[in-house]
Amino acid sequence: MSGTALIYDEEMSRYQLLWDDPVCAIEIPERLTRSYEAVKSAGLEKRCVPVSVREGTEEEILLYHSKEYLEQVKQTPSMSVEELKTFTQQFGDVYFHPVRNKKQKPPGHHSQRSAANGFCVFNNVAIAALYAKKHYNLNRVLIVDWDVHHGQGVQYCFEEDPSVLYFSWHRYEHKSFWPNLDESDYNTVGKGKGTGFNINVPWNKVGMTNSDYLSVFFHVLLPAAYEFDPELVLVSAGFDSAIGDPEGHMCATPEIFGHLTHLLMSLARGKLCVVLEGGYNLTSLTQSVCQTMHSLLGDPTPSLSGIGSPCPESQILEPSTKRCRVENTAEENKEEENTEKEKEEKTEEKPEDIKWPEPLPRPAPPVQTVVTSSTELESLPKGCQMLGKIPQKCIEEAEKIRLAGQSRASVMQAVIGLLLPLAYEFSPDLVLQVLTSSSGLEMPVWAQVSSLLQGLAQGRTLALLQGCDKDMVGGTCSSLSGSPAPILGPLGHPVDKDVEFIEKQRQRLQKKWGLLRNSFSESGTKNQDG
Ligand code: Q9C
Ligand code: ZN
Repeated sequence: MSGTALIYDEEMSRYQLLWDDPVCAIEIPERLTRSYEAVKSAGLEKRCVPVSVREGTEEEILLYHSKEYLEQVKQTPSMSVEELKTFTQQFGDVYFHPVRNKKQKPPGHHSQRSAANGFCVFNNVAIAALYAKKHYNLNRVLIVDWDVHHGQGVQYCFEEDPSVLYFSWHRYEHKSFWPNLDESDYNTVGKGKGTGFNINVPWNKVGMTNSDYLSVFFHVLLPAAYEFDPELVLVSAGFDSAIGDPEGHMCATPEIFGHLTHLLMSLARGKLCVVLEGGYNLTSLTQSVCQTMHSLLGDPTPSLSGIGSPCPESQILEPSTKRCRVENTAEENKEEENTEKEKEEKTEEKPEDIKWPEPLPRPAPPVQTVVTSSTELESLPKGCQMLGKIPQKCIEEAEKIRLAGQSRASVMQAVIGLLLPLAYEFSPDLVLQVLTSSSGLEMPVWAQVSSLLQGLAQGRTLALLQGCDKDMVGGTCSSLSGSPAPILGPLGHPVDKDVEFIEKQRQRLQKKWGLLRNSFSESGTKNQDG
């Protein structure tokens, strides 16, 4: 089966907080119902392939959770409100409702073997990874946790397991942010055989932007993910890492999730499962959910403005609300009329009150892929039309531009660490992909590059191929038509000489292109070396 499925059941939203608890008050069923309505009204649901929802079996829940814990949770439907309240109190930041435990609802990533935690009862993503390993014999599963909280429940589940690579970025603020754990820091990298398969990116300041998120994808996650070569990618997709969220206080806009999704779709031949976790600003949440769905369905990616240098934490001096308000000129103008006192109050503006431009619609034209060739092609891949012949002059021009490749690992390192950051910052309106027979690139590598580059220019791409065989033309057309790129296999390390060359180029170019910067000198100023 291919396509995108949407798993949701009304039953998941039949729960509510039955007593007063300010910590849990933001975890409301409208998070689910409003997200679902938004997906429906954007016409996204009807484009999905139908997959029926079923309850998780006890056997599945027991893949991670203990028998004792499951038995305890099974008692909750018959508890009185008082009993539920008491039961809840043995755990942290969570509540139970008598009917909530049938079809398991999000979120899940804080839930542990024998404990509910952080609005989570059962760990959906951990169970999914264990299930996939067991029933589909998978050897490598990647979990990307872009929720603003650390999914410690997922980390605990796989910390000794080298077959599951867990990545999480999270608001940390030197352990002062919930769940306040030492093991959420960057130096927790896994244990025993699992050493190196746990990647934490703690944010020690709030107000992170689209540039910060892309920077971590290009310089931390994607290099590791391509080297790992997952057979399946699961996303703990919390949208509390988006602008306006009362928990996250971050400034990344909903559009960024369209890009993060697109970037992950090139892995594992597109086998990607995005699972809702947090997200408590209903406007930001529903917009982010729709952006993610659009990308899963192959719609052209949205344009991002203002991509540049990630923020060295030492340079963030402003509280997040101030940083976010730069986006909002309408508010700013109004503010000029305010008195000093009112201005002061404004500084303490809640993230819920922050405004940002509504994402532009992402119309879904049928992907238009046309082929033009200087010679007759025997057969064209499905969905491509023949346009006509290429003038000889274009071919001569194209030949002058070359992307010379060494090993797969080197090429991918250069593409992820140099080309993509540079391209995202440049923000082109058109991407010209040029390939000649002398490039030395293999088809799967080229198809990967081609797919990744379609995140730019809202997918507007012109590919020029010269002297390439049918396999290359076919691979390019498939990629341009939105098919997932072939996987590359575990990449291994690029040879030292290539690493050195790529690093030298990065050093040289980072003065101009901020998104190439992956470190800052001690003083907190931009690295001028190179
Ligand atoms: N305001 C998820 O996003 N309490 N869980 C925070 C500080 C718990 C978040 C209290 C937050 C749990 C899935
Ligand atoms: Zn969260």
